[in-house]
Amino acid sequence: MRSGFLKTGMILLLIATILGGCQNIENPVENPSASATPATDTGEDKDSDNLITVGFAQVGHESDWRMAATESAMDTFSEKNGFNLSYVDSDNNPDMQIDAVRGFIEQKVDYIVIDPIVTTGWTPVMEEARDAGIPVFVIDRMIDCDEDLYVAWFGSDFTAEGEAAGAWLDAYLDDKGRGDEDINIAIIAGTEGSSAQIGRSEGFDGYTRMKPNWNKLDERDGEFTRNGGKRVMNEYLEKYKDIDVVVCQNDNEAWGAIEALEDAGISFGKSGIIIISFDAVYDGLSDVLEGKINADFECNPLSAPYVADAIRKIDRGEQIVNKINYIDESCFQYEDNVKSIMRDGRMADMITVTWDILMERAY
Ligand code: GYE
Repeated sequence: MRSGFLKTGMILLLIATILGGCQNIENPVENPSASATPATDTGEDKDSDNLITVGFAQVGHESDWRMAATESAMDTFSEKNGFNLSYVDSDNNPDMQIDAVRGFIEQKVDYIVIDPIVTTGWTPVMEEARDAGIPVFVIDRMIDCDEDLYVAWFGSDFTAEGEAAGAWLDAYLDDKGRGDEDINIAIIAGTEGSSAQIGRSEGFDGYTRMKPNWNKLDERDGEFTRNGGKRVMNEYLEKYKDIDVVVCQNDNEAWGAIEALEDAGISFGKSGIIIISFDAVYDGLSDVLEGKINADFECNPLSAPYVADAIRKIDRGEQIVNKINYIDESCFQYEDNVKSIMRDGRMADMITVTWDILMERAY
C-alpha cells in the first residue's frame, strides 16, 4: 500500500514520437511508438511501503503484439517507477479474466487495469470494483459497460483501422488497373467478440459495402494466432478456388496464412494473392519490406505508460479529463503506389517500409 509518496513538483516526461500517417480522432494521444516509449521512470527511489499497487488483467499471450504490450506494462509498473504490479495472464479465457479482477478487489489493490478479452460480461465485477472504491482503467480493447465504471480507456480505433485497410485496397486495385474487376476477399478474423475483431470487421465491411464488385467470401475466427491463421487459410484454400485478397486481423494470423500459402505453392504478396494485416510489429513490417504482406495497419501496444501517467495525475489530485483516448497510428505498405488514404475522415499518409523504418521499430 502507498501513502502519498509523490513529491510535488515531480515531472513526468511523456516523450512521444509520431511516425506520421494515420491521425485520429476523439482525444488523440501521441504515438509512443518505436524507440520513444513514454518515460515513466521518475528517478526517485521508492521504499516498498510507498509503492502504488496495480492489478493488471492481461488478455493472454496469443501474439507478438500482446507480448510487446505485456513487456511495456511490466516495465511501466515496475518498482523502480513506484509500482507493485500483480499481473495475471488470462490465457484468452474471459471467465478467468473476471476472476482475476475479483482477486484484485480482494487484495485491495490501489488501481486495476483491464485489457478485456471480450467486450461483454463486465458490469457486475466493474460495479464490485466501484463499490470497493478501486479506480479501474481499461486499455487496448474496449469494454461494454457504463462509462462511469472506469476512469479512462487508452487504445486504438479498430474501426478506423478496418476502414483504412479498405481504403488502401481500393486505391491499390485502382492503381493496378483492377478497379472494376470482381475481387474475392477472405477474412481471417481475430478473437470473436473482442473489440479489436468487431471494429476491424465493421470498418472493413463498411468499405466493402460501397464496392459492388468486392465479394466477401467468408470470415472465420483465427483467434489472433499463427496456428489459427494457418488453419483458417487451409480451410479457405480447400473451399475457395479464386481468392484475390486475404485480410488477416493481426500479423500472427498473417504469418500462419503465409505458411499455408507457401505449403500449397500459391503465390501471394507482391506476386499473387494480396495480403493485408494489422498490428505492424517488427516481424510484420519485415514481411512488408520483403513484399510478403502488401499492407499493414499499425496498432500500438504501448498504452500502459498512459495509464501510469493518469495514475500519477490522480495521485496529485488532478482530474483525468478525457474518458476515451485514441493513440496515433500509422499505415504501412510494400509498394509506394498509394500515397495517402482517407482514414476516419482525414487524409493519412501510406508509409512505404524501408530498412531504416524497420530498424527504428522497438517491438
Ligand atoms: O491486434 C492482436 C492481439 O487487442 C489490438 O490482440 C489487440 C489485438 C492485436 O493479440 O495481435
